Amino acid sequence: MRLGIIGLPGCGKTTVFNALTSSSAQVSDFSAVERGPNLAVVKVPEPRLPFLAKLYNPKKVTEATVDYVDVGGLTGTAQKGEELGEAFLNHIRPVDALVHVVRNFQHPLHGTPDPLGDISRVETELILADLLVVEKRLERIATERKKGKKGSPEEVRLLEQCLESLEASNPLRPLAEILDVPIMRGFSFLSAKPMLILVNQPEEDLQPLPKEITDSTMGPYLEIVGKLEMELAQLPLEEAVEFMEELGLEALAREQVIQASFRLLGLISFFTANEQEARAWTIKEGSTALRAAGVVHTDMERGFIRAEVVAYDDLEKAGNYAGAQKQGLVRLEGKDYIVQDGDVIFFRFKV
Ligand SMILES: Nc1nc2c(ncn2[C@@H]2O[C@H](COP(=O)(O)OP(=O)(O)OP(=O)(O)O)[C@@H](O)[C@H]2O)c(=O)[nH]1
Ligand SMILES: [Mg+2]
Repeated sequence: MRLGIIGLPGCGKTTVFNALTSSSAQVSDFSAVERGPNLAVVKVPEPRLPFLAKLYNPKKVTEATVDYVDVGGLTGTAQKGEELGEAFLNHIRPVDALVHVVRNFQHPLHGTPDPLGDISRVETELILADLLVVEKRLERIATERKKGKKGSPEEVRLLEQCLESLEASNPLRPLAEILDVPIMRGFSFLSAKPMLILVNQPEEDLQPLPKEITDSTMGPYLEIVGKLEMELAQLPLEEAVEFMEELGLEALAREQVIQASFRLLGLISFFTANEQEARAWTIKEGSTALRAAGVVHTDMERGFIRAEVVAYDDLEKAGNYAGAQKQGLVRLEGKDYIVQDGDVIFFRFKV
């Protein structure tokens, strides 16, 4: 899973990046400077892996990972016709979801917080960037048509639907269905990406949030005390946990953000385990066993015979695989089986 951290200048993107990835990237002083991008790979905490590791004693234990990228680039003042920087777009196009940091603390340069205004400024920039892509593509198709190239009427029809939404200042997020048509996938529209709002609260006292955020009309959100979380993220886990208890925090932001992103993207985890490796994988909810095999290895997908599946909880209760088998908890599933969160899967395949 790849997540892009975006937001207006000085909202705390790099602070949050450091908090989520235990990095120590340079945060800005109070002059807006172009820095970054900052990149980091983080392991997804997975409490079920240790048991699998104990069962199989593998050479390697591998968690799923999240890639974070912290990019500058948004100014909140873009007008139609102004292009977002090419570099910014290249970094942000491939992400699966956006983590939108919204400032809710007093900033010496940017002043009093205005979370709703900031959210709408960022959204507008994403919409304008997409509008430009759609218009360019439609122009291109029109020019080619004049030269006698037919092109795809379906593409034009779908692009026009996008155009209509963007021109009305609406993001493409609700149009997921048409964006999933193969001809549309390559565009990677920014305003279509699922977005998690991360309200960056001051350390002093949590500021109340506007109703439009708390009732989730703006989409899913989390609150984070960026500066504090960044300091916690630099500590060894035990010390961080001690501090969290003192502060009354229930979970570290880095875990909450990953969990929220899994929900946002509809991702679940499944496991493979043997003497070589115990490993957690992520996949979209509703995926088939065949698809899961392909995530592990293309050979497994090509040569798929069947999947032997046991739910993690059953395996843990039974104590081991043989025990689970004896109790009839190991199932033989075909390629159309829908993978469930926590499935431990042994793929049988032949190439
Ligand atoms: N009071 C307070 N200040 C914060 C918080 N988070 C970040 N800051 C400060 O805000 C300033 C900007 O933080 P950065 O994390 O660099 O913000 P950024 O969004 O990466 O900034 P650019 O990359 O310049 O757009 C720094 O001086 C931070 O110390 C917070 O939660 N509370
Ligand atoms: Mg920064």
